[in-house]
Order: sequence, then structure tokens, then C-alpha cells
Amino acid sequence: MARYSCESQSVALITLTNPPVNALSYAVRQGILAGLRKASADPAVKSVVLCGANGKFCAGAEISEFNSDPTRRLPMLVDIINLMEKSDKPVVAAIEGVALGGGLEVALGCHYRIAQCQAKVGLPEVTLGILPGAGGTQRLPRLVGVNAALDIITSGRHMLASEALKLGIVDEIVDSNTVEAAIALAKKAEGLPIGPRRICSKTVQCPDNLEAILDEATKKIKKQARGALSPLVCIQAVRMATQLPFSEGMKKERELFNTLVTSGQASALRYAFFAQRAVEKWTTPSGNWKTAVALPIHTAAVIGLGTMGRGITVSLVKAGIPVIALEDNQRQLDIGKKAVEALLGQVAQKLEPPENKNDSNLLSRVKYTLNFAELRDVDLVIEAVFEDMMLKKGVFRKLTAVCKPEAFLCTNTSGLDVDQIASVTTRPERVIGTHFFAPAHVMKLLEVVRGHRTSPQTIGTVMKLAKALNKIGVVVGNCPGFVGNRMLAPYSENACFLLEEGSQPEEVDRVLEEFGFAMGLFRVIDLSGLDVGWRSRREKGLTGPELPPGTPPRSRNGKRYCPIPDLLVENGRLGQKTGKGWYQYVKPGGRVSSPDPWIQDFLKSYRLTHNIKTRYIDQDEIIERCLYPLINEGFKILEEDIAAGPEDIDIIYIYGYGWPKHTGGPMYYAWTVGLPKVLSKLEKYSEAYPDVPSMKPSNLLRKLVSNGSPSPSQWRTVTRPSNSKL
Ligand code: T1G
Ligand code: NAD
Repeated sequence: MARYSCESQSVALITLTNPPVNALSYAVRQGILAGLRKASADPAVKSVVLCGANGKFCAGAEISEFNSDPTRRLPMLVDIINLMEKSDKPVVAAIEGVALGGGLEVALGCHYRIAQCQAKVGLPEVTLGILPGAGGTQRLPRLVGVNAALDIITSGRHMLASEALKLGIVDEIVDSNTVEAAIALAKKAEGLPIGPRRICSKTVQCPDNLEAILDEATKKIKKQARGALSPLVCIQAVRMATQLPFSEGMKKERELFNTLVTSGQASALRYAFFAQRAVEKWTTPSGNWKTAVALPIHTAAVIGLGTMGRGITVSLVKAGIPVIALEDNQRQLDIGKKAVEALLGQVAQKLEPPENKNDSNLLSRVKYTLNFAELRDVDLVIEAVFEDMMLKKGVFRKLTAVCKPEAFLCTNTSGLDVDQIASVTTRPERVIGTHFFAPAHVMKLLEVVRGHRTSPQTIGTVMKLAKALNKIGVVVGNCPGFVGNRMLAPYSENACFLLEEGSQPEEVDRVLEEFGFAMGLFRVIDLSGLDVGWRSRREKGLTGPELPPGTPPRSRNGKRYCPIPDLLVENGRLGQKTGKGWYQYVKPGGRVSSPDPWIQDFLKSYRLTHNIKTRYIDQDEIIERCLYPLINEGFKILEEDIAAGPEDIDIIYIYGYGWPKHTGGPMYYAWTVGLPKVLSKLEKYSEAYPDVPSMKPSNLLRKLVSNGSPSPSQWRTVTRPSNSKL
């Protein structure tokens, strides 16, 4: 699908037409090729303009075609681009909306590029586990140099037209009428020499310190995208551009592309791409994403300016929503205000001029108060006070009294019962959980917790707000810990059992980090504070001074219990904030960790005291005993319909918990490991540790295995839960 028309007598206009984003499907590729041939054959045509229908140039290859019938691969995009570049009639790309991946590669094959100022361009292939496979790795370094090309190709970031202009990726930007401007440019180019405009004939400006640059890029990637294959292969492809003539480099690019596109990581990343879009299409028995009419949020309030309230405030302000921030007392208000202002200052630094000229613009969007009455007109409130049911109920009673009846009341609780909180209000249909992740102005995930009586309009409004905050909202049901934290509990519990049996925290973390987590579990706990978990265990009656005398140290309610984290807290080891936790830090608040001999000695004497035989625990066992119980809990969550599908769980883990995206998330990963293997390992560990219920395989996992282990997209057909909470 590409329309062909003639404009201003001599200009042929080829319009890519494949809504919503003009992806380069088989039909679009055929359409472009036919258009180019027609233009070439028509002596009246002197130049060509390429544009996209509906204000979007092109979002690249049609991702769903990657697994398709090879006979539909021809014509290959790369051949069409080569043909276009060789054309002796100038071709101009008119870029509106997006030119991403293959879309930008098409534009790079054109002789001129003109972009609308709001347009975004980039080569995001790396985020799909592949590399630009239609000449991007060979043309971009020739156009912008090795440094910029490496950054763009290995990060996959989208950049604004203004940056693309600075780098020389586009020749001109316009405010509007892009296609008209492109036609004018095409007419001007008629008769001018084309040779210098062909990127393929340029040579790469090779810096003297090329090896150092490539080494640096490799190091950065190994740190930032641990375990991901494609960014490293992208570096190799850019290196080829510096060493080989264009046509040879193109052959190399194709070889590397073919290796990546069939890799497990690429399949997992494609799954994650579509999973992210699928979670936006939420459905509950009373409504769905299509029918719910979201209300606009013009103003908001945040209650509690602690760790979370600060980040939430900044997130709202960044999205242009003015905030009234309320605290309990003047001291906390002053501390909170200072912290918010510091964060907003950092945000302002990153804004494009003139927004960053002074940050007073952002600062003026927050009003600080101690007085609930000031919240009477806000459209939405987010409560972020301490995790204490009585306190939260008190806050919601006050909110019900002062806020206008149509205001939405949200709680940032990490796991308390949203229905109980809603029960103290007269508008439970407008109460919802908005579970942000720390730091709230950075982390992409928003767990949207639907209470029993939450209305579809409330869900729709909060999901729309998530998008406005540049976050990914995932609708989940209401149960202790919701999805993310509920799955985290068996993960951390079993990791601590490993310490009892012989592992060191840094060994467990190393294995998890090699698996691809940005940070190992114990490092994460040190960051958020060991007291957080301790307080929650104390609330559940598992630890603390109120524990009945005679409670066995390593057992609670007949289940295995590891008191090591409690003992650390009792020793004042709260993590980074006290300079000591699972690791030691140079000073309280320090960030650089090192293994602590104190912990080694402590574990040694703990094992002696409790008569635990130590043994060597290998990498496989660490992975299985940490991750399989987490996955097992995910199956239980699906069984109870707390999450709509495996996609929802996977997106929560990728964007909220640092799970490596290139494995697709925990549920997809389990499927790639093989559900029968996961089941048999859980059975083995369940037998070995009968007092650890988190190892007992879920019914759904058993059912899936007996149904032939279908792919995640089919899991919902295997079981329809009767006790749906979603
Ligand atoms: N292929 C197929 N479907 C696509 C698509 C694509 N490239 N891009 C978007 N969609 C669908 C998406 O699934 C959704 O569908 C709808 O379009 C709207 O998307 C040769 C090999 C363009 C910035 O990685 O980043 O080129 O859910 O909800 O927020 O080297 O989509 O409505 O059914 O995301 O406005 C490289 C991927 C491909 C770009 C728009 N290109 N797309 O964001 O809407 S590989 C990409 C995006 C390649 C070459 C290689 C975003 C967007 P549905 P959306 P949005
Ligand atoms: P915090 O202790 O850092 O801050 C809580 C703030 O609430 C304090 O500043 C306190 O003064 C204020 N406050 C207490 N009572 C108040 C009242 N009646 N009115 C107004 N303000 C009051 O806590 P936090 O870590 O920001 O957590 C807040 C909520 O977010 C909790 O429910 C927590 O479970 C949840 N949460 C925390 C994290 C995290 O990583 N810290 C992540 C997700 C969710």
C-alpha cells in the first residue's frame, strides 16, 4: 500500500499508506517499488517525494512479519533503498510524525530529508534485539560519524527533528506543510548533481582513537544492558562501516542481522513489544479501555512528601499538572519542599531551551500546604503516607469530606487492601490504587489496582494519566502485595534460605546480575532499606518485640522462616542509609558497596548456632530457587485472575523490578525454559523443602504442562478462573 500521484507536473509523490504507523509490510514495500519504477519510467517526472499518510512517515519494518512466510520477504527493503539511492532522479523524504528503524533507513536512502519540527527519528531496532538491517549501520556512520552513530544505534533512542538537524540527519525542518516543502525542495533539486547526495558514496570519517571509542561503547553497554546481545553486535556492524567498502559492509550487516533476528532474545523482545501494547487494552467485567470515558486531570494533590510523594509530585509537574502537596507538619513540609525543589531543578536542567532557562516555571506548579481544605477543587489525589491502614483510612475520611464528589482518590499503598481503604469513603467507585515505583519520577511502571467497586471510568482516567506521566499502566486486581510485591515475597524468602545453606549475598547477586537484573536482590534491599521489609513482617506478626516467647527462630506457623534479615535490622544494618546492610559502604548514604567480612562471620556463626550443614550452591540452583518460586507465584496470580494475562506480569517485572527485558519477563522466560522443566524443579524443591509452600507447584502450571505447554498467548484459554478478582 503506497499511493502514487503527480504533483506540480514534474514531482512524483509516493505516499506510504498502512495505518496506524505505515509499517513497511509486504504490500507497502511492493507499493514503494512500483512507485519508484513508475517515476523512473515517466520522462515527465523529474523528482520524487516520499511521505507517509496521516502525518506519520514510517515506524519501520512490520514487526509481526518477522516470523512470517519467507516467500513474502521479497522485495527486500534493503534492495528497494539501494535502488532508490541509485536513482538519477532526486528523491526527497518528507518526515512527519516518526521515521523509525526501517523508516529512517528509507529516509537515509533518499537524497534529501526534510522534517516537521515535532517529528521523531531513530533506529530503535536494538530494542527489538536486532540491528538496523536495511543499511542503517553503514549509512548513518557515513552521515554523522562514528560517535553519534554508535550512540543512536546502540541506544535505539528517538530524537527530535531539531537534534537530527544539528547532527545532519535531516537537511531542513519546517513547522508545517512538510510535504509541500518537500515538493518545493524536490523541484529545486531537479537538475542538480545527485552523486554527492548519495550517502553510500561517502567515506566514514574514522577517528584516530576508534578502538578506544568502540571499547568505551562496549563497556557502557555491558554495564547498562547486561546480557543483551544486540547492542554488542551493533558495535560490530559500525566497526565494519569503518573498515569495509559500502557494499561489503552491507553484506556483513545482513549476516549479523540474520543471526540476531532468529535469536531467542529477539523473540523475547518482540513479545515484550506487543505485551506492552496489550496491557493498555485492559478489560474488567464492568468495562474496558474502549468504552471507559477518561476524565481530564487538570489539577492534582499529593498527600505525604516522603520518598514516594516527592517523586510522584515531580512526575505530575513534569506532565504539566499543577500539584497541591500536603504534609502532616511544618517540619516535614519544609523537608519535602526542599527535596521536591531539588528534583525539579534536575528536571529543568534536562529540558529543552527555553523551558530550562529558569526552573521557576516548574517550581510554581507546586503549592505546599498543611490544610486539607485546600484540596477542595482538585481533580485527583494521590495518597503516599506511611504504610499503615489506620492512618490511610483517616486520610481517606478527610479527603471524602473535603474533595469535590467527582474527584478521584488514589492510594500509593504497596500492598494494603484497596477495598478496605475505599470502605471509609462515600465514593468507592472513585477509589483506586496507583502503585508507583521508586524513584517515582523515573520508574516507568504504574500498577493500577482495581478495587471491588472501582468504576471503569476511574480505571480509564488513571490509565490515561499514566500515559501522560510517560508511564506504563498495568491494571491488576486487589490482593496483598498486588502482582509485583506478591511475587517478590517468595523470591526474597528463598534467596535468604540460600544464605542459611551456604551462599553469600554477593554470590547470589552476581548470579542474578549475570542473568541480567540491573541489581541483585540484596543490593536492591540495601538501596530501599532493610527496615521496610522488617516493618511489614512485624505487621504480619512474624518478627519484632511482640513475638510470643518460645517462637522457634526458624519457623513461623509451621512454615520455614529465615530470621537473618531481622537480625541484621536489630544490629542496626538498615542498608545504604546506615552504611551497612547486606554489604558495607564507605559511609552512611554511600552508594559503592563491597562485601562485608562481618556478614561472612555472622553467617558462619548463625549456621553453627542452628546446626546447618553448609554446602556449595551452584549457579543453576541459585537461579532456580530464586526465580522459580517467583514464577510459581505468577501462575497462582493468573489462576486467581489478579493479572489479566502473562503479558501483564511480564511488563510489571520488566518495568518495575529490573527484570531483563531480553528474556521477555518471568512468565515468558518460564515458557522458554520449558514449563515441564520448571514444574519438575519445583516438585524437586518442594519435596526437599516441604515447609516452603512457595515451592509447591501451582495448579495452573500443572494444567499447562498437561495441556502440552502452549505459548503464553494461549494460557488464558487453558483456564477460566471462577473467582475472578479483576
Ligand atoms: N510494526 C508493526 N506494528 C507496529 C509497529 C511496527 N513497526 N509500530 C507500531 N505498531 C503498532 C503497535 O503494535 C500498535 O498496534 C499501533 O501500531 C500503535 O502503536 C529493517 C528490521 C511508532 C513510536 O521499533 O516505537 O525497522 O496495539 O501503541 O504510542 O532495520 O509504536 O494498536 O494493535 O506504540 O503512538 C523498528 C516501533 C522496526 C518502532 C508509535 N521500529 N514502534 O507509538 O502507538 S524493525 C520500531 C514504536 C526495523 C529495519 C528493522 C511506536 C511508535 P495496536 P503504539 P504510539
Ligand atoms: P515515607 O516514610 O518516605 O513518607 C511518608 C510521608 O508521609 C512522610 O513524609 C510523613 O510525614 C507523611 N505523612 C504521614 N502521615 C501523614 C498525614 N496524616 N498527612 C500527610 N502526610 C503524612 O514513605 P514512602 O516510602 O514515601 O511510602 C509512602 C507510601 O508509598 C507507603 O504506602 C508505601 O508503602 C508506598 N510505597 C513505597 C515505596 C518505596 O520504595 N518507598 C514504593 C512503592 C510504594
